Amino acid sequence: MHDDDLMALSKKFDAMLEVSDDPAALENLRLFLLGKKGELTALLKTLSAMEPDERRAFGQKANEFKNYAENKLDEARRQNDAKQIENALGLEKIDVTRPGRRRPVGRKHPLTQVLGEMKDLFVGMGFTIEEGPEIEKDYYNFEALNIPANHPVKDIQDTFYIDGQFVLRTHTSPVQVRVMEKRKPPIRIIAPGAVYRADDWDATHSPMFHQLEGMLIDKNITFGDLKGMLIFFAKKLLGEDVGVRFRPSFFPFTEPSAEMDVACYSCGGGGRGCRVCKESGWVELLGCGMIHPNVLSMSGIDPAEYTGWAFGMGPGRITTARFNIPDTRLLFENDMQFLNQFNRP
Ligand code: 2NM
Repeated sequence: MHDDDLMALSKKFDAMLEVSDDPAALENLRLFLLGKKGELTALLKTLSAMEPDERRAFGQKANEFKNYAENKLDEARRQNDAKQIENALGLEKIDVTRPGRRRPVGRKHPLTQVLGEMKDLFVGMGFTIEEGPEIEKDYYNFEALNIPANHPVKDIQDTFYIDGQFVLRTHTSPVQVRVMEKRKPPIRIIAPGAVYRADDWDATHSPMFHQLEGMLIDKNITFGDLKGMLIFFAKKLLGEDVGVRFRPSFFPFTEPSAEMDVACYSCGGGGRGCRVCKESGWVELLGCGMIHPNVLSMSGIDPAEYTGWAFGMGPGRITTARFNIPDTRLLFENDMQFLNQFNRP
């Protein structure tokens, strides 16, 4: 009777082993047979109630089956593991001959490098960096800067009008006007940023370009202060022995006004055959002047008590000159092959 049970159990085990093809199924099969409530465990429990002869004979067969089952389960588990590893290796093929992946390292745009140097120099002299809207009121862009209603820069040929009241700022001076309205002197600020003029694209023009303007207002500020600080700036930017000259000029918002030239950084001032300075030996760096009394008083600063100087320049021009970039449009095309040449981080 017990022998029949053992035979039946053995057959059942073989059949179940055949279809147990994952670790969970194999564990279930082990518990079914050898667990606390397993079938073979139950059969072995009947041994104690048997006659000694029968117990010896059946006990031997039952133990043989137990060893057989345990070995089969072990073997099946090992085969299973091996199969899983093989599958994983098939899925995760690693081609060690492939070239490694490059991590692209970001660099500053050449214009950002130059603008950054300029900002650092002024910040080092106690100026703060101010920003303002690029869509600006006609008042802040023109009127508050002493630019009369009939001035040619107000023409729709030159200025992008949003509507009658708003324009895309044509310079960053409106930022300075907003600061004058809000603060009392002493004022020392620079206003870098994008500005817009209705120019067609060509090698030296872009309808969007960058400006860095600045101003200083306090008691007893003179044209001598202007020259001292702007010459210091030019030397730090272009080298201690760079030549500098001032030429009289005109701007509605400054009086007197001047252009500041530096000795050509391409030919060193010699001029012959130089395209950067058009053989003159000089390059225009910035425009500047003493802030017009009308500009001060319109923004609530008493020109009898305070004077100040201001300047404006285009960092794009210095950038193209410094890096020998032949066409200003290259600065705005975001061509990575072009930009990656300027590898200073
Ligand atoms: C220039 C040249 C000269 C300038 C003046 C002002 C302000 F707001 F203070 F009146 N901001 N910028 C200025 C002066 C700009 O650009 C060539």
